[in-house]
Amino acid sequence: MKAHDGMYIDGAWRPAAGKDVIEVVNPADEQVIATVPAGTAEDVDAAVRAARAALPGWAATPPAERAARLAALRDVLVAREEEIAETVTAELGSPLAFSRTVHVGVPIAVAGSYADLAATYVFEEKVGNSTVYHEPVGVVGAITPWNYPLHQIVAKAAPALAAGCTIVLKPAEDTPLTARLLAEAVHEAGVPAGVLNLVTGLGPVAGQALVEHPDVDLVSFTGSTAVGRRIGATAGAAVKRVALELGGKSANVILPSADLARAVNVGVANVMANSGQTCSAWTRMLVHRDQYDEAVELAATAAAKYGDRIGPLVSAAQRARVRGYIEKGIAEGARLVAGGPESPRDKGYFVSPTVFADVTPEMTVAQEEIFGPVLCVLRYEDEEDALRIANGTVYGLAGAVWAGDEAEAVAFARRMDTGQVDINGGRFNPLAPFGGYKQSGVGRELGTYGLAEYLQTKSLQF
Ligand code: TXE
Repeated sequence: MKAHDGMYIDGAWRPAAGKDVIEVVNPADEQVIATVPAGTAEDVDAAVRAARAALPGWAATPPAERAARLAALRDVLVAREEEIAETVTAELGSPLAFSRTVHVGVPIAVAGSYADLAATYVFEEKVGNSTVYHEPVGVVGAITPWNYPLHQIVAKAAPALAAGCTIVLKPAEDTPLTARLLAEAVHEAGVPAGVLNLVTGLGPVAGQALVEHPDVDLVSFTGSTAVGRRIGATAGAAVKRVALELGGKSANVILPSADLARAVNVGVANVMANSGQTCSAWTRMLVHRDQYDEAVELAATAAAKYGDRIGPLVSAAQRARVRGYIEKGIAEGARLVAGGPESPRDKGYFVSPTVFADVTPEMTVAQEEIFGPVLCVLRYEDEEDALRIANGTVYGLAGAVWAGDEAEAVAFARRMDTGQVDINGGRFNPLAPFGGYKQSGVGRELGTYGLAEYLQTKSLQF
């Protein structure tokens, strides 16, 4: 058990203002592995002051130099890949191979993409008789969740650094150790003091203080829709910019012409990855009625094969939430064909890969984000019915369409009310915009779209 007593403020690890701590638990064996300080409004204020003081210098740093720091950050993440992957596994519970390839591999790609973008982005352009400058928004308050402990931070910090903003980061209370390593990496990469600051703490205390701080110019939040709504309201009242990446209930639409077995198997893998704790997961599989029984059987078999390869959920609270949804699905008449609410092990917050058949669109399990390894398979009559079901939730974050013909899949995807769609499986692209339609959020992350969130424009007329 390691007791960490500092927070990274103004380029150094400083003691917290108060004595309260947060216990970090390994969800695979329920052991406390570390404690970190539970920051207060006082710590947040110190961090915001440091970020404000560092802003003029960092904003005036040539983009090529900011790009060099981002490239150095990517290199440090590469050099410390194993240590970070082990830390993610210890506090989130994901299998080590997944921590390496996804939890650390994706942020390395994202940091690299922003090193390139900072070097090439046009921060100053001529528009008719005007010169338009793309300037940093200012001090960013970044509030991140636990499900991708490094990626969620880098997806905010890298574009903010590229834009010339300074940052105060408040990571999730469940996964602060990865956030500490990121702060170390930023330091090692030669990013100047005060440009990125880390305050660990509870959401309603440190998180709220950051949102309410008058000297924060932009709040970038990823997490639940409930908290996002409150943050949006607070920021709106202060006319503060806000970016919100919230929940999802994404549809995986398998059109009759698709390769059914492939679509189902990839679909199941997509939901079970990270134990279902992915906001963009394709949690609703939509299958034509003629192929429905075959698809259900394939999905149940694929889920059962996952068995022991799935990690635990992040916390006891998350497991309780997921079990509650599984019980609700059973109570509302969905048919369990794999998994269930019982814990497969004595220790650790495990839930078995679970598949529900005979799910109808209005059921709770088809409407609300479960955030666990639970797939719902729904039946559709025809394409219009599939579209109605796909678009029939308050969310619109991601999705998938499968068809024998790519053009057919694209035509369907264009009619979906959602921010990102994978065609016949898709492949991750760190430059593609990621973000939600409807209640899945406001704004975009990644690529130039993510960079634009951290910029404001000024025009000079001649
Ligand atoms: O999220 P919270 P939780 C969804 C998912 C999950 C549910 C609950 O459905 O089951 O949310 O997870 C900080 N002011 N997602 O409770 O509470 C908090 O400290 C300021 C989807 O973990 O939203 C943490 O840093 N900040 C999702 C962050 O908000 C506050 C990822 C997220 O926590 C705050 C995670 C407040 N009042 C959960 N209250 C996604 N979109 O990927 C909390 N926080």
